[in-house]
Amino acid sequence: MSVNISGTWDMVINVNFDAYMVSLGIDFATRKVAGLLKTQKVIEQDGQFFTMTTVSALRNYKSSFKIGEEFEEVTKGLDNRKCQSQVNWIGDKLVCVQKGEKRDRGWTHWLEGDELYLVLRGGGDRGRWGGAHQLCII
Ligand code: YOG
Repeated sequence: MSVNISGTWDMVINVNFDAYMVSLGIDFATRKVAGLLKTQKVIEQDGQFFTMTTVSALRNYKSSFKIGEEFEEVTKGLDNRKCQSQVNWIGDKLVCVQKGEKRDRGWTHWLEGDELYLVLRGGGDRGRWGGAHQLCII
């Protein structure tokens, strides 16, 4: 039985997000604005099917996938790269691998108590967010 992470999660902590954006080549001005955002993560989980929407005042980013099925992801409005992405449960962690131009790119979500965490990895760099948190560790 896998964990259910559906819900609406408000960011409360954000660490090293700037370094994550640098690793994806986001320009200075965009990073300064994006770094101030308090984003919200809206997750719909229906069995093996997920839709995740990252909502912010600047823009939104939506992705839909099925566990274990590779899909083409274009990070539209973010760094606009094309990836072959796949998401799997590894224990209680939801792990996404984003194969593409950047090495070791992906993200991991998990629950700790009533908080949702997210680690973002890009180009050998790493980031982490949490539910009401956004933590980034590079
Ligand atoms: O989420 O992969 O939850 O899809 C990371 C932003 C800022 C735009 C978003 C908009 C990467 C300018 C995480 C921020 C920085 C900066 C809100 C998306 C790139 C550009 C959209 C993500 C996964 C896991 C699900």
